[in-house]
Amino acid sequence: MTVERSNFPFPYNGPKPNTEFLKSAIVYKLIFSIGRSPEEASQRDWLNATLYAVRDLVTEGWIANAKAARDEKARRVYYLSMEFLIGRTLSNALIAENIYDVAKNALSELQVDLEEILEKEVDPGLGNGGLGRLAACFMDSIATLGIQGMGYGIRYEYGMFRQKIEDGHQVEKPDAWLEKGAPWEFIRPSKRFNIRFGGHIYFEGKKCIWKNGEEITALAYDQMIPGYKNNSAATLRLWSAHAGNTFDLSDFNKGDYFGAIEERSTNENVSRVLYPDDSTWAGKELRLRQEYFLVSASLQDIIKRHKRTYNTVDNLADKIAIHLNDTHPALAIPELMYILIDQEGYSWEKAWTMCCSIFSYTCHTLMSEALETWPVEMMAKILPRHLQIIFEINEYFLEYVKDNVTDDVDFIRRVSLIEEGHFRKVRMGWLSVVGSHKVNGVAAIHSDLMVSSTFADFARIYPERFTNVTNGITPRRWIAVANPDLSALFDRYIGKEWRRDLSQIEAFKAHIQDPEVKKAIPEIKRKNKIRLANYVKKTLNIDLDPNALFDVQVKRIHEYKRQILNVLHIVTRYNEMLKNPEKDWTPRVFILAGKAASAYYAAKQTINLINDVANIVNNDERLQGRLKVVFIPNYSVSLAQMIIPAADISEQISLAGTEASGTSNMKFALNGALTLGTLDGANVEILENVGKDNIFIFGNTVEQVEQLRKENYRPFDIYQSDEQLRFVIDQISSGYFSPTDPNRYRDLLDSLRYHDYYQSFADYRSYIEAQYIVDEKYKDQAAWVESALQNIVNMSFFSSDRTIKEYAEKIWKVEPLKH
Ligand code: 26V
Repeated sequence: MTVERSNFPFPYNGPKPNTEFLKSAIVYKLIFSIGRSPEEASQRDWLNATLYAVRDLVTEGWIANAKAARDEKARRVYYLSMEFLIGRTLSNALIAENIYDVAKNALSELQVDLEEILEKEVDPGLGNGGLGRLAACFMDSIATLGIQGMGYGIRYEYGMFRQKIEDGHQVEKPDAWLEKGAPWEFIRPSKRFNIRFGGHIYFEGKKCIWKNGEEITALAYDQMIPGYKNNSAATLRLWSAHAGNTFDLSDFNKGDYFGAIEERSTNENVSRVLYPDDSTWAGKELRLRQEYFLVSASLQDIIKRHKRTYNTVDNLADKIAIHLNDTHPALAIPELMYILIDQEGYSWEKAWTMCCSIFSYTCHTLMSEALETWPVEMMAKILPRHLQIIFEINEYFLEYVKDNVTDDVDFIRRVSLIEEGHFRKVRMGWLSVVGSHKVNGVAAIHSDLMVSSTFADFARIYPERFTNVTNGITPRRWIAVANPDLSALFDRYIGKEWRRDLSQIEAFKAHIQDPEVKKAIPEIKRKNKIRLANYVKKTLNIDLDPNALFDVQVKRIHEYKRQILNVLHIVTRYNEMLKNPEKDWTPRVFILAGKAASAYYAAKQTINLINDVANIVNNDERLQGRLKVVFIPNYSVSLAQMIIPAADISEQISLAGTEASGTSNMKFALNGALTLGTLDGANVEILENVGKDNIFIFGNTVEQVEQLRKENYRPFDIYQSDEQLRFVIDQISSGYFSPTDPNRYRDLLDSLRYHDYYQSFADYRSYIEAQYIVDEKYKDQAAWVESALQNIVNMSFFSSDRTIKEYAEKIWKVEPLKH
């Protein structure tokens, strides 16, 4: 096939492109952007050619949207996040542009299989888990709702590590995701800002001067986030560190050519790699530099754009909102103070009033060990002026507290932005609360707990500041992309608009007693299970029976998420099956996946144990294939898209009061899995929406958990009194699952028997019983399908469109563009 350059039909302004059009667009891109002929093109070449062709279709709407925002002078929101886990882009873009089928046909006429090339796209892992994926769902909703919002993040050269399992152990490999090219991004060579670090400060009269020691350049890369069928797209701007234009001249003059160049590459380290530990706070200097890098580049960009439109920053607070995704970008608060006072010449009070009305902050955790605090000394070295501003904010704030709330010394010590002691620390959570006008938690129970525990003192100072915005997920990716057959079923009964407005799914309620629907739901589930089983067979060579109940727990490995409780049940079931082989056991497949932070010993032990148990169970012929355990390596957004639609049971079993919200719980329920969960995070609201007959709730409540803590919880007593549990623990401890290394799990088991901080033993019995109830229900397939449907049709509250509308109205005060 040949393509005449002059015939090429871009720019494209017509109606939905047809097969012919897309076919020639793809071939054009293949030849002129990739430099390959159709005859010699590899699958990846076809992928990239398709990507470029589709990218063009999104681009015009994107540019038009940016122009409309400028013309309307719309109020904007900026979402600052150290993580965006956006997943693969092509399938999502095809759905947003409503050309999935057209692309499939066009490629098929070119003898290329769309699904095959979609699998070749890299999945950028620029996040750890829930927090980063939430940011990506939010961008999707912002784009779809037409809100003027922009995301700012870091273009890490290495994202989340690739997880390999060797001999049952997790091994981390670097994720060089850029190596295959990043065809979806636009480099912006003109968008570069100097980021300064170090040096010292001095005063000239009242004016503070910061003489920095180092300087690097932040360079922008833009990624379009297509809105669903609205001919519009939002921007995600990611910063990459460059050594900048400045060489150390003294090094050159000394003749140290090599030294000067070498320093350039250490400077570029700032955007080298994502910190893959979301559990323990390490306080590493490079991380502080990364956080400041994001903040400084983004704020310079924001101020520059604002000034270009308005020639002043007087109206900044009227025209922009900045959202802090957790405390990671909290340095934006002192940075804006620095800009307003030192550069723009505002008074301290005026600058502070503007700051507080511009910023808002979401807290995503209650785990005290994950709360950020920076050593004062380190901050003094890297950001001397910012530290000084933080001290001033603290003084101002503590004065306010003393005058208006209390001068109780203990209270003042607790709320101070500086933790006193031998090593003084800046408390970033406190700074974020003090510098924002709204602070929210991510599920009702979490927001309540924030106010009654972590931020109780602050809720007393600023009661009106705290609010809840329950998380959500985008139905585009999590149904339309991940579950095409379920999507097609919806389309048949209620039309296609549910993609834009998930509340329309309620209309499906009128059809759920329809025999056709009752038949279709298990068929769709079965197809999704077969797809997953094929993947497991291909990658792990394990046979899975699609008739079995697929019981799934996929998420980061953390003690509080209690994968260990899942394992205790699996082993209990294994023992019971061996004891009563004749019983009518519901065949089960347990699927687990998730990464452990590389230095998190207990989490790594858990992965090892899951694999050891899998090895014994899967090879025990006495079970006749009725029990299988699979650990799927390298959990990612793209794996989630395959695993979640295949689940019958969604395990959401964190200790009550520890999981802020959870978002996979929503994805599972919306895809027709029944939740087996504790009263934690958003499970509580899922229960309210789907009804108690359609969910399996077990375990202690937050109040009971606290009571146990107070009463000196003794897991050893439970170990002694519960025979089944004791048998399981002793069995693991005897080396039954690790015969070559019988002591392998001693630490893990000792920690459970003697501490069990997350109270797995306390919930064990109730969990086992809940699992029996699950078995019974699964035997009644009609009842099961009814419950699955009740889950699907009652989940519309959990669309991230609803979440973003709440942020937009209650917090950011932004509206969709008029046109
Ligand atoms: C924390 C840290 C601390 C050490 C430095 C690196 C790092 C990176 C990320 C984090 C974030 C931990 C918080 C988090 O991911 N929270 C999750 O947020 C989800 C979205 O709101 C929520 O659904 C999950 O329940 C919550 O665990």
